[in-house]
Amino acid sequence: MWLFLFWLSCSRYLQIPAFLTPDETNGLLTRSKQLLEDLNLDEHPLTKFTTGDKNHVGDDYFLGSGDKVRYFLEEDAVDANGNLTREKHKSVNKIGHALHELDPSFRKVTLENDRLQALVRDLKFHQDPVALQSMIITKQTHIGGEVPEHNDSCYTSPPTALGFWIALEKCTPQNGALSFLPGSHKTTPIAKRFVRLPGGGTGFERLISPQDEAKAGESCKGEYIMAECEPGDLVLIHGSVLHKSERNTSPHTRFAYTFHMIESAPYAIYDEKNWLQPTASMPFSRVL
Ligand SMILES: O=C(O)CCC(=O)C(=O)O
Repeated sequence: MWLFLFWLSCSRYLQIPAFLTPDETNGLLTRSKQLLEDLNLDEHPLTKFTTGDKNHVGDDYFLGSGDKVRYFLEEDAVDANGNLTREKHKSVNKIGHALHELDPSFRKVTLENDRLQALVRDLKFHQDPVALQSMIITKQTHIGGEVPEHNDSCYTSPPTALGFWIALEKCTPQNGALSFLPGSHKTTPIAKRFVRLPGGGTGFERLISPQDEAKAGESCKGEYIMAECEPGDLVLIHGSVLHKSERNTSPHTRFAYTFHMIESAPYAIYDEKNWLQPTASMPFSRVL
């Protein structure tokens, strides 16, 4: 109960130490590394993952990844000639987006986990929650890219996203631990969302004007606090809280597993412009 009150009253992120056992955590880490080894470069379009405003990831490989397990590379991992600049496992930024459905190890932790279901019931954040996308973020040594300041609430009206982020390795200031802007969920409007564009590909659609965004930015200036984590810690991320992570400048990887949970109809409407759309063969996964 005290955890819940803390979550309600403060920053809108909640760190739950040792949510996964060491065996569960090591199991996911080992599986993540196996998946990296499984990457077949002959069948890969060398799609890079970037979080900038440009239409970088609007290709079929990305758009079709909602019901698959696919690999997205670091920006610096491919040279001008289309060759990898390092070993393949060190070139991957993230793997996504249907691990929670398709990979038995990740499915067990996400959809077949009594502890997680009990937490979701206790939080009372959603009435009928579904998991819609999952990722392994690898933050490789020296190359693992920064994730700029953002919030996650772009999927539904009203906004209902809740991020579940699990550290698979120790997260420190040097290897790109997450950090949060306390209280920003109250002051920061959702300014834009990542959508499928009518002409093809993806891009950001503005929900408020740049002027209003700048004004809102003024009112939510503050100091980020860092969530250093031990392997197995769970961090719950309210969909409207601003968060980010820095580039990994250290010799230590920072593997994390994350998935997003939203409310389903009729409690919230899923936007048909969202880049990620459920398919007939893989509707969003019920959590309870
Ligand atoms: O793992 C990271 O560095 C960023 C994760 C994040 O921003 C998210 O899960 O929304």
